Amino acid sequence: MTDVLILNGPNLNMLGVREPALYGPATLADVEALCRNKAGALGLTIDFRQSNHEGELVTWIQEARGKIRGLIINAAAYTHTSVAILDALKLLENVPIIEVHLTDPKTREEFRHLSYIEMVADHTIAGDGPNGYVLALEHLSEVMPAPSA
Ligand code: DHK
Repeated sequence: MTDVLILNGPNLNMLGVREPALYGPATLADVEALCRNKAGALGLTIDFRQSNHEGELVTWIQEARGKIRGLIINAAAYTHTSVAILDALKLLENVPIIEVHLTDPKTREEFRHLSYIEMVADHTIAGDGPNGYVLALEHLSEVMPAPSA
């Protein structure tokens, strides 16, 4: 059993080269290293994944049922479009969901203001860059249900 599943959506594999003025210089590998560091310090195990495919993200969420204690998700562009990911997230019972964004979509183009993830997320962290993932892990460590025996 993994404590926390961390899911990243489309184009986040291109961090570092993707619009660096907006998303910053850190690569996804840097973000993962940051998460592994923080998780280690908190005594949590993590599974860190990225996909450009909506269906793959849906499958991973379905497969996580009963196997994780918390979820961090940056669904990237699917945040604003995916009823499928919203519906999959509703399958996770007693699993706190933290929505993370590197930028703050609410201050960007209007089409980024709607978030389907927000509708089921327990908490949203936006605009803190890669540190948002660290804040999400800290938050989860406080609110996650204890591991089942
Ligand atoms: C990442 C993306 O790829 C965008 O499509 C979202 C999000 C914002 C982020 O800030 O991490 O609109």
